[in-house]
Amino acid sequence: MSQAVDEIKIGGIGASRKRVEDNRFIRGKGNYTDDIVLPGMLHMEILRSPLAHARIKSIDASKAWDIPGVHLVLTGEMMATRNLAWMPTLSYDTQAVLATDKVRFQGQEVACVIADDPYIAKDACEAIVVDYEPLPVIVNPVQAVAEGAPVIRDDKENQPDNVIYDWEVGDRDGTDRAFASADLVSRLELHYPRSHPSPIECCGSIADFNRATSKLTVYMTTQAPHIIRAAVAMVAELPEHMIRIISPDIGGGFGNKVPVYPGYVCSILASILLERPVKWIEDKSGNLISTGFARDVYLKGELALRRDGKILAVRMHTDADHGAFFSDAQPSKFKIGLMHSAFAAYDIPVAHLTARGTYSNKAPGGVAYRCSFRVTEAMFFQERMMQAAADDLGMDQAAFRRMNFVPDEAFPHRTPFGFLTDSGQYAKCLDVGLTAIDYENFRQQQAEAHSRGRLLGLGISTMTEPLGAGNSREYDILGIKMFDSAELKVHMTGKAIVRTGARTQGQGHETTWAQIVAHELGIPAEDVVVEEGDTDTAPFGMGTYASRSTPVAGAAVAMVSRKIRAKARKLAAHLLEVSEEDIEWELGRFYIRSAPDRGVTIQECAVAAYANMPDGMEPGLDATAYYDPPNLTWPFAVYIVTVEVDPETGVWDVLNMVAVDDCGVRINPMIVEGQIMGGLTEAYAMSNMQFITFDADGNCVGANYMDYLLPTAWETPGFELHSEVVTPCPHHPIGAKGIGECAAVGGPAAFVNAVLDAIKGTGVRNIDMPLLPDRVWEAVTYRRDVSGAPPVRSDD
Ligand code: MCN
Ligand code: CUN
Repeated sequence: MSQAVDEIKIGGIGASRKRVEDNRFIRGKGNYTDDIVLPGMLHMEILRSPLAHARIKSIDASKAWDIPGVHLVLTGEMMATRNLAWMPTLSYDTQAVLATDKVRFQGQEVACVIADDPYIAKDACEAIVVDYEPLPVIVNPVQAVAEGAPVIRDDKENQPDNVIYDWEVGDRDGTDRAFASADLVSRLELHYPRSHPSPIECCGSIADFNRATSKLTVYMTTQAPHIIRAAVAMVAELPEHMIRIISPDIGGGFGNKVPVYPGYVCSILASILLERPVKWIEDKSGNLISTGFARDVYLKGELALRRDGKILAVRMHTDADHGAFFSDAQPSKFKIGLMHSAFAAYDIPVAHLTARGTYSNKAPGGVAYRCSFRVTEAMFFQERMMQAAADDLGMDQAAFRRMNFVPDEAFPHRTPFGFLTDSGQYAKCLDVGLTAIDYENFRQQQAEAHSRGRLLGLGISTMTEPLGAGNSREYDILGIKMFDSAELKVHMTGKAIVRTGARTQGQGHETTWAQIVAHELGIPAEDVVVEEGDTDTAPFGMGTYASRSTPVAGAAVAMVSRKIRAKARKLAAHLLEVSEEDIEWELGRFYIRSAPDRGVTIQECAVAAYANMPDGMEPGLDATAYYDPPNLTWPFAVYIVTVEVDPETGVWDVLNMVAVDDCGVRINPMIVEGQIMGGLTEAYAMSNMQFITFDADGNCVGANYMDYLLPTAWETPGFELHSEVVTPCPHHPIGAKGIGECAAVGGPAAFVNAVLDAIKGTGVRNIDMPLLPDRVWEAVTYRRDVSGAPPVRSDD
């Protein structure tokens, strides 16, 4: 009889184990960057530009220097003397650390003051006099390429205009041919607005340079500590072993904490100059106005269709507004990130995408906010185009999607843009969703309601997205290949510590990595401590974003556990006095095949590793694994929303929302559900209320929570989650796919499609997000599309 431990009881895979980190968070015992106080610490504040585009004629900081308690005023000119006025971006552009020649967006960093406390530093910032000469402002790609447009990046040689790149992928000629043979071509144009992650905790850093040891320690809000260490080593020309980056508890990242910000660089330089710790904590408006934004992409899309609904080809053009610096934090060689993952769920013979990137007088950024490098806009465009095409064909929304899905037996499937999707059961997921929303019944209700003047609508979004960069063949950051790592140390008592190169920001790694160890070794999850975020102790890894932690670092945790198990097997053979070939494994225990009662537990093997190892064996029980995934993981999702639109006010309410997510094997079902609910809430926010925009002068609208709306529990609708369909990832050691971003990626199209379905009779093809009541009202009342592209009127 088996004496294996019960996997669910020990908190293994499939256990909805409570999050261990919450023990400290809900007691107020988290340790965030701003909680850290070092002896002799000074405080830094940033002076930001009030103008979007202006030449700097002079900066007079003398009054700031005179304020008691001020230790240092940093300006671009001073940074330039150390070759630090500009820094390289992760997209091989340059970005101003502190402005020297011009300011290029409202909120740009112009100077920093370091003082005894943050209030003195803030007052001193206000005492700095900057003489600006305003320049014409660009807030969208049309203005960027217009005749006579001012050149924003006149600092760069070989940059005669505002175009950053023109890029294409796919088969242009084949696509043209398919369009020529189509029965029908469906077209759609739209804009995905700028949005912002807005984590509760803003960005911040404490730099602590010790002249005596030459060691620089930086506590900071980063999702990728090792990448930051590499960047600091390059920019500050310090050797790596003299740099320690510590990412303490993070109060939400959502992509906002991937980029390298000027504030980090300035606090580091200030600490080196002053030889004292320097703390910088961004305020909320500073965060909203200046840090890595997301989206701001325009789409022109076309589908070539056969009369029966078969999609013959896709053509897409996207214009991306990158702001003043091209600082996309994305690891692919593709200029527009993974935009061409669009339509991966559908069996489409041929496709072509062109993309153009332009500069504007807006904050830089580009790929942050719960998206794998522009997958969010890709899937939004895809699902909006799918709805428009089904309507143009006069076909049922669900049937149109189903007939074009990649069928279950076609995996691995090569998409027309060249990705290889791994596995899925798309039609089955759709069926679960349609049953849950009671599709046929709703369509009847909708028709009845319509006859009485009420507008009900149903929106569907079905998509698969690539999560988990890399593999190292195709993905790198500044030349560093994308892989990840885990180190596992099993102590003598059988308790363990696991460290990875990822960095949790709320996703629950401290809980789930222990579950993987429990699954592989039978060590109870509560006996495993997880630690991440310190470059002096964690193995080298690329951090947490793009839902890559489970696909890559999580896989490394499984692999390192297997290394430990292999060594433990040798110890077991020694303890049981048989040869290794005679040993079998069951969870938590090795036993003799011919005598199953005679066995040793993994804990007994751990003791033996320190106290009773065979002659010639290296003592101890620890190992490190680096994992280079063979492919990305491709979870699939179905989101279906029903709404009622009030034509008098343009207000719309969600009636029901159903989510069917297939992310392969779920390590912790409760955490997965939390990830989905959080993502759906953000999807609802983006579609309904949340955006950052600009007026014609480049003033940022959305730099405070009066303008940038966050949904609370009060506004957020209820979600019904389904987990019936599980298609294991064929190339992941435990069959898991990423989940962290699916709902935020696929959700927005479901909400927007539902509202447009409700007003279908008006002939309106598109309303840009967010679907604010005035936009919906305008569309219904005037029967016209509503664009959300900037500039907006400043009194809006
Ligand atoms: N998980 C699981 N089973 C799976 C997949 C995941 O149990 N099959 C668990 C994981 O073990 C992990 C969590 O779900 O605890 C998310 O895993 P994963 O999908 O690998 O995503 P990451 O851990 O890499 O998180 C990144 C992702 C991104 S890119 C953004 S943006 C985002 C998101 O996570 N930011 C978040 N979710 C967030 N959630 C919180 N609370 N805070 C953020 O900043
Ligand atoms: Cu693009 S947001 Mo997440 O990948 O950190």
